[in-house]
Amino acid sequence: MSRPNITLYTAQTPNGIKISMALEELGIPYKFEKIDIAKNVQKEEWFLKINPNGRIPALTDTFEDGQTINLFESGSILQYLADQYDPEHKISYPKGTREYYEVNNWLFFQNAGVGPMQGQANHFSRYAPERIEYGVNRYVNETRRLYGVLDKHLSQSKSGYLVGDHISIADISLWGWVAAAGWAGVEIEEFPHLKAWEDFIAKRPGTEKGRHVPSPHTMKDLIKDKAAADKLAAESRAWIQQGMKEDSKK
Ligand SMILES: N[C@@H](CCC(=O)N[C@@H](CS)C(=O)NCC(=O)O)C(=O)O
Repeated sequence: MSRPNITLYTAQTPNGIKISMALEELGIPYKFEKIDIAKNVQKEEWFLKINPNGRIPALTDTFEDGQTINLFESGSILQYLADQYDPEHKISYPKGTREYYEVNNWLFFQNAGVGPMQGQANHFSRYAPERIEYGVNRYVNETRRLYGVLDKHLSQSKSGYLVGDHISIADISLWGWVAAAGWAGVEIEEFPHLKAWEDFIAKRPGTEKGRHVPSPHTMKDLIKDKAAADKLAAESRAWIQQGMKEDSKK
C-alpha cells in the first residue's frame, strides 16, 4: 500500500476543519468520511476502535509495514501530518529550531486553552438546558482573556503569522475557533490584531478549500442570522443532551 493512504473522519466543526485545512496546505491526497455527530455516530463501536474517546476528528493512515495507524486528538493529528508529510516545511519548522518549539506553544495553547474554554462557552451559552450565569461568564470571559493573549502576540508579529515567516499548524489549529468567536458570545472586533489575522488566514487557498470539508463552512453567516443561529442551537442542544445521557451510562 502506497503512502499517504489517509482517511479523515470529520464533521463541520473547528476541530474538524483544522485537519482538512492542513491537508490542503500540504497538497496531499486524502479521503474523508463525514461523521454525523448529531446522530452520535462518533460513539459507535466501529468508530471507537479508531478514536476510543468518541470524538472527531480522527484519521487513519498506512505505515511503511502495511499496518494501519489510528490517530485522534486534533493536535496529535496535526503533528503527525507535519512529521510525516511536510519535508518542505510548508506548515511546520525543522525540529530543533526555535520556531519548532514556538509552534508547540501555540498548538498546546489552542488544544488545552482556547478549544476547551471556547467549547464550554458554547455549551453554557447555547446548549445548556437552562441558563447558568456563572458558567456563561466564567467561560466567555476566559475565552476573551485567551483572545487577548493572542491579540497582543499578533500585534508584535512582523509576518502576520503566529510563528516565524509562514503559516504553521499553530495558525491552522486556531483559525476555525477564532472564526466561530461570535457563536461563543465573543466579539472579534474587540481584538483588532486577531481579526486581521483571521482575515489574512482566510484568504489562503488551503483555508478556502479545507474549511468546507466535509460540508460548507457557514459559521460566519450563521452568527449574523439570529433566527438561524437559535434554530441550530436548539437542534444541537437536543443531541448534545442526549449524548451526555449516553456517556454518563458508560
Ligand atoms: N480535544 C479534542 C476535542 C474533540 C472534540 O471535542 N470534538 C467535537 C467536535 S469539535 C466532537 O466530536 N463532539 C461530539 C461529541 O461531543 O460527542 C481534539 O482536539 O480533537
